[in-house]
Amino acid sequence: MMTKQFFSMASALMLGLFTSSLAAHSGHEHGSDVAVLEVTNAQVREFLPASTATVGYLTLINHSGTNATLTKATIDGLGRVEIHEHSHVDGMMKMQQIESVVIKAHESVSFQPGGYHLMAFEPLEPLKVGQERKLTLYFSDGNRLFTNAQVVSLETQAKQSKPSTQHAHH
Ligand SMILES: [Cu+2]
Repeated sequence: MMTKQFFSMASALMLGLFTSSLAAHSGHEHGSDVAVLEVTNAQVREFLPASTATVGYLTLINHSGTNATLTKATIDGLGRVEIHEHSHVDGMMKMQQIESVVIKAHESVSFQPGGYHLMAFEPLEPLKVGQERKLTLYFSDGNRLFTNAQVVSLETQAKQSKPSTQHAHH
């Protein structure tokens, strides 16, 4: 399990470096104006019975000195993925779709219950616990980041979440 996790992280990082290198037109020099990003702990929950949407979480780490702006996400086998955030309105927790998320230089952003999250719709086939689905993240500078998102159950997701930030959806 640890080995697999590490492999996912490593391959995601390598792909990130690879695309960055292409942007910089050099295999060995990383331009300081190109964001180098890493994605870890990507997961998407199986669809609950009669539900048309599910939720995905991940952590994005920006290793560069340049802000990065996430503008889009796709997951293989899912027709539509939106970027959402939660906000408190009149004491109520509400969520809304947003256009982008900025990952500041040398900082990380966690998509987690009660905060930023991915909402996924229109499965072409059911998500099954234990599967991996390719997650692609698109950035405003043309960079892309790939990783495998683990398909998890509600129980698994609930265990990983803090009890105070339970996330009920749709
Ligand atoms: Cu949402």
